[in-house]
Amino acid sequence: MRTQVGIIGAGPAGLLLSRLLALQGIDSVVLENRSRDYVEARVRAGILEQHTVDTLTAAGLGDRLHRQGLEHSGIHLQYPGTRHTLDFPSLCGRSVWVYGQTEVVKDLVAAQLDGGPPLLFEVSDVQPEGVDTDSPRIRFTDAAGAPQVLECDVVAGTDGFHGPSRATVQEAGGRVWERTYPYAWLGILADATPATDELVYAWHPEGFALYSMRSPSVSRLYLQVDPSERIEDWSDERIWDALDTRMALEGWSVNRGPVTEKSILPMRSFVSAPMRRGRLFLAGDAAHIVPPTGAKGLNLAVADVTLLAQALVRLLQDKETDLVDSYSDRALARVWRCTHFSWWMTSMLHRSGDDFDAQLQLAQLRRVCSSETAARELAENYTGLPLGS
Ligand code: RFL
Ligand code: PHB
Repeated sequence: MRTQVGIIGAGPAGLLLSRLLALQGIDSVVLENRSRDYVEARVRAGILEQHTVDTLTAAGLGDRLHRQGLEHSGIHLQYPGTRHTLDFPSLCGRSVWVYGQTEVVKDLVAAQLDGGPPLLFEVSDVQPEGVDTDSPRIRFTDAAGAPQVLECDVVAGTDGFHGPSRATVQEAGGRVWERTYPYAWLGILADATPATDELVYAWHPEGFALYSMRSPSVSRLYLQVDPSERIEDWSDERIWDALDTRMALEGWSVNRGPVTEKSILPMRSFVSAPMRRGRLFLAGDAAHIVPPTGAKGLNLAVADVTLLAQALVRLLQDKETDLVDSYSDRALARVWRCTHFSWWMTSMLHRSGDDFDAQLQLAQLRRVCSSETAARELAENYTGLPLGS
């Protein structure tokens, strides 16, 4: 087997990279160790920045997104007694979209299987090799159990936080920065009409809560919990009661409904640099993780592969190395901006248990809710800074 770009991992980063390359006449093969059903059902992100929507639309993936996605013009920031709306278009001229990552992945898989480049599910033992040469390869075992070698010009490591690509880059040196937060999110999906027009980010003495949604009939809600909590100890009623307490506002209440999914997610920041070793390039969660408070992970993955696709087209068609040589530095500049924003949102909204911290958080929240300058800083970051900035 031979292709120009061997792509490890069929998450949003790998699938979109394959699509962007195909539109420029570059071949690729995508190798994924999970099944199609699993990849399409994995509940994760829900908020798309403007540049993500623009990129998906320009790549011919905007049909369902524009029909079913919900354009949101702001968020509500809440602390006891106050719910304040930040209006993004008036603050920074941009908005965001609610459209689940599951739907983005379904649209990408459908486009790929409809005449796009090969996408192989349920492969195993995937390992990039020879990445310091001009003819790297990926060894893997196919779904039928046969060993295979995919010869390539370039390998893209879009295999998420747990895939093999980052380790291959790290073996040659480089650095990792990491912060583990003493918080986790308990997330639920519920068949319940959202009781709010915009997402609500709520600070509360008992911990942070977030009211999000997936559609006019499906709500997505999160509660800050201790990382040692077990999901078995959280009955649906206990979850709804905690949401009622933390989101409480006079004359308003959370809408309850059947819970269809619930899980607890740890929170961490992680950056691995450089995002390249020879002919192996990392993109998305393979190189960096942000805590979900800023809704940045999926959007950063899209920003990475937008840069990477341009760089690979230039390398493989024009034989010019300038864009691949600057890829890691350009991608990392945005990664660190988003890492800072995600850390800042996380630090402002989660209860640490320390009363001094609480007063600082409330002072910061009051500032964002009363100063247009402070609100604009949040709005510009949340809706996504333009690519290249
Ligand atoms: P993914 O989605 O993890 O995809 C990696 C793919 O690689 C496959 N893989 C392998 N394939 C072959 N061989 C191997 N050895 C392999 N090992 C792994 C995996 O099966 C998978 O298919 O990474 P990618 O493409 O970089 O995408 C990143 C995003 O998924 C992630 O950043 C976001 O989900 C983060 N995130 C959010 N991001 C946002 O932009 N907005 C949000 O609102 C938002 N909310 C969230 C989130 C993440 C969450 N969780 C669960 C961590 C909310 C949550 C709860
Ligand atoms: C989500 O809807 O899953 C979501 C929304 C906003 C966030 C994180 C997750 O900040």
